[in-house]
Amino acid sequence: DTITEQATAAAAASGAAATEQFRSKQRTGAADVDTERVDTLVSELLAAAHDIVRRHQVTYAEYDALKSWLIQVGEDGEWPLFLDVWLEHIVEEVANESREGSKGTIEGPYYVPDAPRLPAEARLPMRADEEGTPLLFQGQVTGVDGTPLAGALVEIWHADNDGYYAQFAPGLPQWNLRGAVVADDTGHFWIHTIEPAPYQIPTDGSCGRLIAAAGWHAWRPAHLHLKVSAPGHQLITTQLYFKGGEHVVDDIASAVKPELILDPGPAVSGDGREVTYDFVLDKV
Ligand code: MBD
Ligand code: FE
Repeated sequence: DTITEQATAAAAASGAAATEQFRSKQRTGAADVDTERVDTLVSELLAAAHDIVRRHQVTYAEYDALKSWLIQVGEDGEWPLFLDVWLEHIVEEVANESREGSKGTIEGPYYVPDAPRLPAEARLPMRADEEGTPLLFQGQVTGVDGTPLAGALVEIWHADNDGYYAQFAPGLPQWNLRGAVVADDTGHFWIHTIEPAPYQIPTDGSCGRLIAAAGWHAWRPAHLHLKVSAPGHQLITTQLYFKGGEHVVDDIASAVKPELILDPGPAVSGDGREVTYDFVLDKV
């Protein structure tokens, strides 16, 4: 039926595209981890696994289930999804624990660089009949000392009203609900978009099979993704959520922080909702 076909298409498209996106991104020199660190980290990871096998008397049937699942994760292209949902939040916590400015959170698998550049007040690229509650997301980018950061870059990407991301689900315009907004001379920006829906991990891929096998739920709360940057300052990768929204309290990716929850009010324009959120960037 149509719903199953859509889900299948979404899982296949998003996994393969996320793997491709990661390969082309090469955020850090992933090959440059030195021998001593590899020895320490991998030895401790394996020791933890050995301990689990002993303590829980893991059987050959369970060992084979693990092996076949791991093979399938790669075939589905779901390593980015798996790692970003279940591991990245702790990597982010460790990486940014000494930051003084705005809190960040995980990037997730669906960022695409080089989105269309937009002026300080802009509507994100969207379809003529884009569904969802209109949202005006506005604010100011400053340094920790309050200095306005003129021309700061506010990159934003989010799911549509069905929970789908452009370039990771079929049938969406390439840059739908993705943009790189250049703040004005006082660091202010006004982004017109629609409120995203909660995101469900594809149910028919390996991550979905794991979730079902473990009896977990597959949901992330509705969220906006952002990367905010300015010369001489640390880039913040973050997400913002909506107060009272479904799964804000039990995000499967453990990426919600109290500082990241928006509480939009009615829009002054009368159309939809609006909210103000300011970003404070640390110096490099
Ligand atoms: C998402 O939209 C997301 O933000 C994360 C972290 C994982 C899966 C899907
Ligand atoms: Fe997301």
